[in-house]
Amino acid sequence: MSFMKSFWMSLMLASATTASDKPNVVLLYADDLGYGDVSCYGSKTISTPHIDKLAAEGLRFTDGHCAAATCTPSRFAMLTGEYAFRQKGTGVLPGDAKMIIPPSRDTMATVFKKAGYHTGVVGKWHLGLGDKEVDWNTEIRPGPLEIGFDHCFIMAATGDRVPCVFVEDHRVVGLDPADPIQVSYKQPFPGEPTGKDNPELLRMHPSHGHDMAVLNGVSRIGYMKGGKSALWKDEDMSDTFTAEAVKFIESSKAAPFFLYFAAHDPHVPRVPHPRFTGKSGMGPRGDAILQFDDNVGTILAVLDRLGLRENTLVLLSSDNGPVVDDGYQDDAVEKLGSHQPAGPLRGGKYSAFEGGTRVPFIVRWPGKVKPGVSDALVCQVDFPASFAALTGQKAPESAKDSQNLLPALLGEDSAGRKELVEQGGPVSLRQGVWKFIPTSQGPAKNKNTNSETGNFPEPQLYDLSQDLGERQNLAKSQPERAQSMAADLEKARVG
Ligand code: NG6
Ligand code: CA
Repeated sequence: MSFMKSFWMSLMLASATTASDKPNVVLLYADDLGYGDVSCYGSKTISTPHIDKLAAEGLRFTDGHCAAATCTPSRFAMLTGEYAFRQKGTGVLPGDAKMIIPPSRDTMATVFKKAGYHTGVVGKWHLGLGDKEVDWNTEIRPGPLEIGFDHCFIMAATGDRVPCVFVEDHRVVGLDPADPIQVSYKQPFPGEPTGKDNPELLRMHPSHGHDMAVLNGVSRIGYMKGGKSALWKDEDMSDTFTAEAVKFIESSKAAPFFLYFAAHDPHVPRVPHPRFTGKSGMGPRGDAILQFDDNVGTILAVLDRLGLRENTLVLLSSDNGPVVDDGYQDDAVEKLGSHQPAGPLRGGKYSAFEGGTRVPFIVRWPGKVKPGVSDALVCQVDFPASFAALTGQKAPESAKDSQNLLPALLGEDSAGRKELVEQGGPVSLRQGVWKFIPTSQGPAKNKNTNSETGNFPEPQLYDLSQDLGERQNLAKSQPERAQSMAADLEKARVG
């Protein structure tokens, strides 16, 4: 072979490898979606055809976890690769919180950026914005763009927290400077209605909390004034996010891209678009799940239309387990019927039981990941190190709890982690099939949400291979194992 010919061949080979070495990555992330909320995880009471198809074409994990049983610590861990429970100020944040990830820090987004990816986040942020009290009428920074994202279109916190506006890059979208936004989590603005004083304005009433600012007929957490032209309409939120995700994919297709699509469904307030109303038979919570499934279908169809299916690794998961009554009288309890949002698991959102962090977890990469089911123990805290491996880099040093689980995520390793710390209320430990929850004071049941916390005045030890529902406490019959797991948990707590 002539030198030139072999030179060109190796160049062609190199670029072919680069194309598949650097797949696009799309992370489809639901909010409060439980293990039993999708039909491919065995639910017979709801049908999620798009998520099911993704699972059928990919690898469905039966033991996939988010890092915590609420949003902020879960996302903090997923983005930074470090558990949140050692860090102060990483609990559920108000809508005016400062950003809790400092701009100097590596995240799953900086990992992609360093590998030459175009990176974007669309949807629910809930990690705070700014480094002092945010003025929503000027440039808002630091935010996602300062920790590795090239583009963002987000809500600051949650749908039930003010300000009820979207932020694109550094600015509130659609803001009229003549009608500035004011936000307070301390006191109401005189003359502005509140859920507490003006229940007649509400189309959805709170069941607990959520009695402050009234916007779009729904009372929220926190007070807000002004910004009328910028206010979101809850029923259009998921269409808006999906359209922004599609726009991002379309505008990035020349480079490899990473999209973190952080949907808000089925978090409260559950106000899906009218085309989903009544479709699940379970009220707005079920309808919001169908809406998320539909968003998934739309985004996957765009990958197909653009010819990106083969070279895109798609992940789907949720930020914490499910909750039925999370603060609004929205029929979720009344219309639940026999649906089990956490499937066979005990507990849900806010809980140390498996239902708190074991969530739907699916990976699809056509031609690379063999379709099937994996029982490997995997966690979202492992994304930074695994994405570093995927893009041929070393894991960020600060991602100290993040393990390179790429082989497990791609189905080449069936074990995954040896050990995982789960942050419910109490912090608990998994080692293989064993689960240990240390003694934890506090109520066993959260009265408002009517859900189990996992608190118990004695240690709990469960063998999940025999007892997935965590009913048989073996701490007394296997004291040695309980003690050794207690000691290992203490070590992991310190880090
Ligand atoms: C709770 C809210 C709940 C939800 C949760 C955060 C009340 C009474 N309850 O404090 O409705 O917003 O915080 O959910 O205010 S998460 O998914 O973002 O963690
Ligand atoms: Ca959540």
